[in-house]
Amino acid sequence: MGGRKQEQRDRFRADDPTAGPLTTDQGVTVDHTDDSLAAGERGPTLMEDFHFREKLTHFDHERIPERVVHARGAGAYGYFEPYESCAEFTRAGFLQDPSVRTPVFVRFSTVQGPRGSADTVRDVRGFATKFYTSEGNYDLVGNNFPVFFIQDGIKFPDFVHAVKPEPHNDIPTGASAHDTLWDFVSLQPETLHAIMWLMSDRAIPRSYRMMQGFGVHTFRFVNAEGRGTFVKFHWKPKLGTHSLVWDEAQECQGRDPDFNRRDLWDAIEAGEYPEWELGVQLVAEEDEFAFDFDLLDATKIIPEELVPVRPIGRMVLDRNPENFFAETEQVAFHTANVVPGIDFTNDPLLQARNFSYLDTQLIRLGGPNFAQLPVNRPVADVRTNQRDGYHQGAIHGGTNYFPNSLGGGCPAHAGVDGSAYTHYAERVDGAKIRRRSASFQDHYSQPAMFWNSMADWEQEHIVSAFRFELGKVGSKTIRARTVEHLAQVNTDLATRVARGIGVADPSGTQAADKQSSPALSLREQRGDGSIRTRQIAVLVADGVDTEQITSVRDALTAGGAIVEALAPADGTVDGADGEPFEVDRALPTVASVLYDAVLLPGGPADTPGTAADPDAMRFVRDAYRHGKPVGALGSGVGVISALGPEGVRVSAEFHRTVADRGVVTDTSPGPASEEFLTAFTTALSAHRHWGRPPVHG
Ligand code: HDD
Repeated sequence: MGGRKQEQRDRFRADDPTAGPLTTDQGVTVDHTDDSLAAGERGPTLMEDFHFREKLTHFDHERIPERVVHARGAGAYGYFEPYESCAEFTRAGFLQDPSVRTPVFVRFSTVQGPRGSADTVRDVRGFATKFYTSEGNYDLVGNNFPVFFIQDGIKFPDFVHAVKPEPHNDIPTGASAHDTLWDFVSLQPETLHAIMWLMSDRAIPRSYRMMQGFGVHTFRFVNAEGRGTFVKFHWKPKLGTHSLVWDEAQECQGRDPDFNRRDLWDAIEAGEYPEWELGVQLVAEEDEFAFDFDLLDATKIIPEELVPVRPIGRMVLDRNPENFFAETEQVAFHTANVVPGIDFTNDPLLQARNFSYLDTQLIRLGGPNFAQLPVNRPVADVRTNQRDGYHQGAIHGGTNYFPNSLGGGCPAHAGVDGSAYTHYAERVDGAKIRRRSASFQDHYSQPAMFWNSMADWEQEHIVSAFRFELGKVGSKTIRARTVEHLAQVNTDLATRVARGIGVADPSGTQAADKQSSPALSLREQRGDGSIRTRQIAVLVADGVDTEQITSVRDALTAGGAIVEALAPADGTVDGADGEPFEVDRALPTVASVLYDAVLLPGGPADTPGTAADPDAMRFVRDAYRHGKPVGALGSGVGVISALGPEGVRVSAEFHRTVADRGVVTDTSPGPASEEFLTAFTTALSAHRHWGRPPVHG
């Protein structure tokens, strides 16, 4: 993590004295905190028990309102460094010098659910970054989708009311599959592009470390000469963008509701620091109208094929917070926190956000002094005439107004040396009207482009997601109305959805839009192809060939993967060589959905081993169903055949590799061959394997 922020933060760490006895908030020593002061052993509690009252009162006030959206999240500190100077486009100080590391705090989040909801729900993920730059804090408050559901922020309360749990029964938690959301969607076609993303695998990320981030809006870079350039921001994860499958995501909600939060925390604790590349799409001011969509419309992307993403720097997250409440809960992002060289455009969604974030922090953090909280405090010097208010933590001296002579005129206005923030001098001229621009009216071309760009399996998942969501909608009218809109996107999509939800095929047909943008498919977002931090379960039982396990473990951990041996019970199993073999976890405490791949080592053919354990067989079956790499060695290969999936029959030609389906086998005994290890590693780095025949049971 960038040193300056860490040093500043250290000054605020509560150095709770460990030597010495418990005290009250007033510093009075307490001898006993287990029983209240009472009139006799079985008598009533006395009002004069100040320790009891203080302790309970503090506890009663421990909670603050959760965020109205993005309530559940996980955060981490780290740093950003540019690859080279971006002075040609922006004068932002933190984008000038590759040797300067800027400290950051990032908070990832889900949107719909409350603080206590599960991680792996179908939802947008927030990706908010606070850069503590030497010129003040810059917040890039983005999502893992590049488009938003509405075009004008005045509709935000409507959209959020529609997606949030229904008002009469507060159901569903962390889910969009309900009538009010789809009622809204079916009446508001501008939602469709973001809805396509929401129905895609992007909405169930494997990990916060494996998802893209987008600034969404078109912002403006401004250089030292005052020249503006439109800019869209992209975060690309080094590990690639990877997703769960829906069935798995749902099971994960029960097996580990903290699946994504734990993953981020554990990776950072293990020194596997997640990394993203920051890229920008730049559009010259004179090209503002060069596109067939409006740059100010947040429901549109600029296809990467039209304007390439130019990498400008990298961000590494290398430190977990020490206190969730103090840091991750109290961090306050605001789209209007910009630094010189970064400016807004007239995107009406962004303009609304520039009001909403400051406003929400006032209620959430209880007053106007939240910028003094350690996680929010800039590393740049702060000199204002703002005073007083709830939770004022500073003892200000001097004057508190401008202009003044009594305080020596301080703080004075910045001079004309170019260090102050100056707003881009955009010329504006217009009548006061409440009307959406005609350039914002095409709601179907880009959702069609998204659909056209998907691989077959991605389209399949999108259709299933629509069927699931609309299948939970009680009103057939809403279902049918949504299908009619989908028909404007793509008739095949709409028809496939209609046939799963009991409504008629759509009456309309799509406007023929054949555009595609290959970069939108997960196929194109594989990252560096490494297997770092992938979790591989090795199922072991008495009689297991430990040489095989060791050979695989050594090879995979050398590539940065995590290998865990799972057995029916914790402790040890007897290896084939007669030696005890240490187990990492007991199978009943975990599940296939918590791992990226499974491996079945062999043992003597006459030992029942893994095949005899129903938990283990379920584990393998689930991994296979969810498209995960499945490896088997020696007699372990027979265990896969016990699954009985057509095509996973162990035949002579199957013995080596079935890399295209991610099932990798080798019946030879002894340590795993190079060929096996290469094929299994390749299968792991591909993440998921589609088009497998179904398994029985
Ligand atoms: Fe927002 C939180 C991202 C539109 C109003 N938003 C919030 C967070 C993220 C986003 C990541 C959580 C920040 C954190 O971790 O503390 N929001 C977006 C993106 C949007 C967007 C990418 C569209 C491009 N948001 C949006 C609009 C409005 C808001 C149009 C209102 C007009 N958002 C809020 C908020 C929140 C918030 C009510 C809730 C908690 C908070 O701000 O601090 O002000």
